[in-house]
Amino acid sequence: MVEKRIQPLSRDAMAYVLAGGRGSRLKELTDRRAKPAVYFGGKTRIIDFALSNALNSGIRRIGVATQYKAHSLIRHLQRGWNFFRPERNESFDILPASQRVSETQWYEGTADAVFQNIDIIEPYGPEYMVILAGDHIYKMDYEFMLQQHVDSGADVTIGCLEVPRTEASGFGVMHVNKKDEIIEFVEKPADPPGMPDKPDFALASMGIYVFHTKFLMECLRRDANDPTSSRDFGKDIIPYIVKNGKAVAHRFAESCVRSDFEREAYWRDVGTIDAYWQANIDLTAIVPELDIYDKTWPIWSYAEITPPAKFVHDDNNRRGSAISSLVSGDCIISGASLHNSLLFTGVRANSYSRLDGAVILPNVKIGRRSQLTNVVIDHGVTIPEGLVVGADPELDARRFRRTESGICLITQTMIDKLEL
Ligand code: ADQ
Ligand code: ADP
Repeated sequence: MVEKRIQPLSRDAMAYVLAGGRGSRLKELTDRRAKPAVYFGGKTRIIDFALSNALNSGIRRIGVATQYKAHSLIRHLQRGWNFFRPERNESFDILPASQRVSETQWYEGTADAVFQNIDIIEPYGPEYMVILAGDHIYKMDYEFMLQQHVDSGADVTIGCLEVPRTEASGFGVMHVNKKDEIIEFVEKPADPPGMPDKPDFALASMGIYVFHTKFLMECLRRDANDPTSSRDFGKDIIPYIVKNGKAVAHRFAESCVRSDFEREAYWRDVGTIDAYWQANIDLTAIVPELDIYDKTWPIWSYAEITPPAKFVHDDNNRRGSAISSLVSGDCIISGASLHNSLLFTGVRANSYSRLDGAVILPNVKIGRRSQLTNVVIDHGVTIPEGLVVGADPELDARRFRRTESGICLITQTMIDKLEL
């Protein structure tokens, strides 16, 4: 007799992506769009990584909670993520904060962003909820996390990774016992505790959680009746379960090994301009840690159909060239030279210009003879002829958003104010 194949747990799960945060440390990049909608990697946006992970893991029910400056994000989701079919038991819901439960206009915290949509989630009847943040760059097969959750009998399973202790104060930090059960959890501690066997590292929460749906809903309903709660997973729900129930850590690095992403235990919160620039530039390495060319784990997105990138020489026969760079469709490199740079769709780089360490968002025009080093240029900016960035730190800091490590973020408003 043929044995019935066991259905993957992901088929009984719903992924719920929290995509409402502003991401204020990205400064002007998130002035008009939420952090999950910020462009990343040439053809995708940040949220595509969490969504693709869910899809590639086998999850076919997805909800996305949006809040801050959601237009660009919602437009992207409607264009790129509209292939789920109810007749195949699939669903994709965009869930803006809309006073559905309480009188307050906004989701108070991340837990409230789930609580306010309980009546949309419950009728789908998912056995498990996979709560994800929409603003991290990584590849992960959530099926392994679901398996661990079921095998360990946990109330909540929390994705975690080891980070240097000095960088851990922006995370939920935990202590675990030998069975990886969480015995202590502190949200964003000023002085993060190190791991007993590796004191220079802390075990940090990735802000991703697996619950049995029934248990999660009970927690959320109880939390909603607690006047002292801020309705947040990291501040309220997780500490409560650690104290009163069973919380288990799921280690990202081990999950990568099991998923064959061995080379790629790569996870980044691209929450600052420096981190955002670096993670994009990481892709220009000869063998990047994050493989976006992996056909077994595609990063889905909305992408326009574009003509191919084109390289032509200038009027002095100087070649348009790109070394260690990624150049997207509809880019025309006309006599410009690119080094260690990443160009999104529709960029025009004109003659005699030189780009080094440049992250150029879509539809930017780069005027002749400009020299741009270590920059992030926002969508649609027109760089005037002859602009030099990266040679005079003081001048750059007056004109643009320059970080301490010397990365300049350039927007059209900053260009409009220039006196050239
Ligand atoms: P943070 O990332 O600081 O910490 P938070 O700002 O709450 O937590 O954001 C979590 C996710 O929820 C983000 O994707 C954000 O966009 C989204 N979000 C924030 N407020 C929202 C709202 N009101 N409605 C909808 N979505 C919202 C969390 C955990 C830590 C953990 C880090 C890992 O609390 O314990 O270490 O993530 O990055
Ligand atoms: P995207 O994030 O899709 O690249 P844009 O950069 O064009 O989109 O714009 C980001 C968001 O800001 C969108 O919601 C867009 O509608 C809005 N927007 C664009 N230009 C302006 C403007 N001049 N003033 C106010 N809002 C704008």
